[in-house]
Amino acid sequence: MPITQQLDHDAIVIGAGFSGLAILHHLREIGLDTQIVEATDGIGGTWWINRYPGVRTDSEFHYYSFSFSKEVRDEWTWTQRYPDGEEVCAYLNFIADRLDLRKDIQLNSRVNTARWNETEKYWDVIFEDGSSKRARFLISAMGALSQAIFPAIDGIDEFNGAKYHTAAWPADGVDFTGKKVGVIGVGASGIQIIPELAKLAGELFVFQRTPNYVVESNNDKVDAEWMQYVRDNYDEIFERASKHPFGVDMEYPTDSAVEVSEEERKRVFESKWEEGGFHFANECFTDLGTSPEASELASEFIRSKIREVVKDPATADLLCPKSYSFNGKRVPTGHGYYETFNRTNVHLLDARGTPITRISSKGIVHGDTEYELDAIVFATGFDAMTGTLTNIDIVGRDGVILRDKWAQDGLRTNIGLTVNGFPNFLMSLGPQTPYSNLVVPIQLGAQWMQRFLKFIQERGIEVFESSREAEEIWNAETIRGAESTVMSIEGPKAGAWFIGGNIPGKSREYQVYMGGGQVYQDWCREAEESDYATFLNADSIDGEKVRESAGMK
Ligand code: N01
Repeated sequence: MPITQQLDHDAIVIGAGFSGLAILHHLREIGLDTQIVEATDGIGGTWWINRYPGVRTDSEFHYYSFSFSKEVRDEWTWTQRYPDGEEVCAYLNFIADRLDLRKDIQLNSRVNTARWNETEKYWDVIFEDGSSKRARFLISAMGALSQAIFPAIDGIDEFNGAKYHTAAWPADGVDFTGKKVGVIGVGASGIQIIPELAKLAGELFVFQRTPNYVVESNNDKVDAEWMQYVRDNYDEIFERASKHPFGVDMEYPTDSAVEVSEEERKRVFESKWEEGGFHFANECFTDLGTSPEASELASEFIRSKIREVVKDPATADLLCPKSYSFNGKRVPTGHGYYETFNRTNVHLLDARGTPITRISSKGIVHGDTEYELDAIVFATGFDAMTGTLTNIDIVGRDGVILRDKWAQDGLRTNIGLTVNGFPNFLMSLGPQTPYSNLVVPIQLGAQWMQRFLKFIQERGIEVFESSREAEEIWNAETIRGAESTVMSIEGPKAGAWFIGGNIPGKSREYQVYMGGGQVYQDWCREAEESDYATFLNADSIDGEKVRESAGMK
């Protein structure tokens, strides 16, 4: 029997979040038998595992949703400008039902290994329980920020109280009423959970190492008129977001923060601060992401806001970032974050000046002081972009494991979609894809994959693979893109995850493409217009021959 008849599916997609659902839908449309395998017991990806109190989108609902399905657009109703995690999870489950995706989603199926069979040209996917499935194509939809990390603090396993990570939150929730709680981490997750914990906990101890520049979101209800406007204009909204460097539907500023008068600068900062969220970062001035001087002006404005809100001057000072400027870390948005530090049950501790010494059986030892706690919440983030891919064994040609290839050659991809040495393997939100509101590159990526795999099928191409040369070209562009921003200067100072700086020992490479989401889409379009030449040019597959036999230029 030919091997193709012994395969379980045409494509196996790992992960049932935004990416997996979009890919399954789009590959079904071209007749590919596609199966999602999902490690957890639910649909929703990031939104299924990060069920901590306060979790919600940092992007507004109208560009944090797919535009491709008219049924979903017409029938789904968002209720909040920044939907909470439960609402986003409900949206994704609604999509799964409305597009009839569930029958091709296998839950509780954690992948341990995926191995390329070079002789027969298929992927063998092996699960934790020892079972396996074979498919021609393997697609990672495991998420860019899914591999949660705990810090290397001595004694972490000795704590007798309860321990939680924001990215592995118990499904039934946790009752913190009256408890003594410690939180480690003040990134986007910490910033969301801290105000909620403060309302419940008897005492809340926040261990802050690097403060953030938090912009208030100013959340709002979505009324029927607003929802209808969005329904009527979804295509235009999505189109504008896909042309925006950060994948958001926002206006383009015209002035430089450095060149306008002080009064004008203050007026603009104030008005965008009021509008809230990513509007401040994106709509104030042209150069907050490119000029260190402009970024410092925004930093000082936010510091003045912190001092205005937080009553205790010492606490306010500790909350003010000083070692890096605005945009040095991914800008987090808040919901009453700074006000929380005016509560008498909330205590801010400086884990930079005095690091956490260890975790004891009773709590957190900070300097010489032991804080006795009932629970510790780790809001300590992720092994971003590469973590999910290097945590399992993805074994390509010649037995090479993906994590070893990247450790040896450096982080290399062909526009974040494929990797040399790993034939018939695609990634959604792979490393070196845009630093952006992620729903936009997820949808566009799924549609790109649909057209690419249709092309492959129609021409009878058995195997695709990019060359090392294609990866070097994209790596150079990734570096160029990053170096045109302040992130390349400020990110390393801030230990930002986008440069691998949040993990001791991780190589400092640009994990994301910062040259702009719209520029990235141009590269994807160009690849397509060249009949995917760079995706069919690896030595191993003799790209020349592949193209010739498929009647291509
Ligand atoms: O993780 P982070 P996150 N001692 O890496 C601290 C997305 N996201 O989960 O900065 C003390 O940002 C660490 O301190 P430092 C979003 O893209 C999106 O919050 O290394 N502290 C830092 O404060 C975001 O950027 C949304 O000095 C320690 C924190 O832990 C990304 O996920 C919501 C420590 C980790 O912050 C990651 O955000 C949430 C130690 N030993 C997240 N080790 C939405 O869009 C680590 N820390 C809604």
